[in-house]
Amino acid sequence: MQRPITRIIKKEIPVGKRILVTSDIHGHLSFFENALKKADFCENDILVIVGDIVEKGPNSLGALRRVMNLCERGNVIALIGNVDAYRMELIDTLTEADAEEYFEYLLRLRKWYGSSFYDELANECGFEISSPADILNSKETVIAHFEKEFSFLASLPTVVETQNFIFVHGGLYDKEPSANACRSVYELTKYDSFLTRTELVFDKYVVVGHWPVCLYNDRIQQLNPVFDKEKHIIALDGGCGTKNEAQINLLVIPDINSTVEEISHVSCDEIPKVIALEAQSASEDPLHISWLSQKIELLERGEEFSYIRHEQSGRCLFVPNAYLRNETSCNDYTDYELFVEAGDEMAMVFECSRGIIAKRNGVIGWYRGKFRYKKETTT
Ligand SMILES: [Mn+2]
Repeated sequence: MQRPITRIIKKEIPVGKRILVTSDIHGHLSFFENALKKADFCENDILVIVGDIVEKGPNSLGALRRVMNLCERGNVIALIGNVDAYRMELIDTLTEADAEEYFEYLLRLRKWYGSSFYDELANECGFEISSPADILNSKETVIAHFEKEFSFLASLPTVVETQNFIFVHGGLYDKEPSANACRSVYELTKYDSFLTRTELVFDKYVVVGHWPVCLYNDRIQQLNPVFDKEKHIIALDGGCGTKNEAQINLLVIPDINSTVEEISHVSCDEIPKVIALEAQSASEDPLHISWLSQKIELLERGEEFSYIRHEQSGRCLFVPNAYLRNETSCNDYTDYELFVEAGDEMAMVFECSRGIIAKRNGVIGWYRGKFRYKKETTT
């Protein structure tokens, strides 16, 4: 099997075209399609897909084939992500020694997402995976059958430099894109927490995915693209495949010569929508317990809520039991009370006796007022 290598390429984007940028589709094909629809994506636009097309979602193969199909048009540029690259390596190097571990990973993926990339590949070849041996027995057939798909992934660039923007899934180690050629695909695609870890100030804006943007804020839990106007970085990953509140983000750059202030975005998720019937003002001094600060001490367990102490902030607060992972760690949670106006549409993430946790314009928080369910519309 061909494998991805570090490829740093330059692309000239014609003036007068919109540039749409997304990342981390992670098998969420319907999110991706709806985001394109919402932005009225058409042949006159340039679309950039900044890696991590497969895994951690219900339809990896569908997402991959859709991206391949789009790339044939000439106005679509896709880049490799760390999960795309790692999945290929896993399949290619799989032996008896690690088949059991991989099988257990498949079981977890099925439980969380209803499917796994390998299950989809094997099923299309007529295999049902119900043991580690099934993976080994199907491997050669899968590699041969999906030669086109794997070759496509292996051919994807790692870094794409345009006149004013640079695209890479994880991040860069040197301001000058070509100076990153010594870095491996994994170094460039799996640069965790790039926006906070890098000390570089880039000449051109670097647009990245990979690290869910909610991890960059320990006060407000939010999933919209993050703009760092000092370092010149835009982080895009709305958390598809890793967060319950996830959304896919699609940047809309009006023109290659647009300023960063002119950039907007659309987002898509599949969380049920409600309409607020009452206004609510935002609370002050909120806390966001993120995956990076999940450690807690359980002080008192209650029926619906428990009283905890959050280790990083030292704060004590009540958290719904549904958000407790165990006695020492908590899932992503916020005590923030959203700013809401009557008539606002929100995505309802959680409901309990003390209100709902909702997402309004990408920001997560509590809403205590009355609401009604939005009627399903087919668009
Ligand atoms: Mn990634």
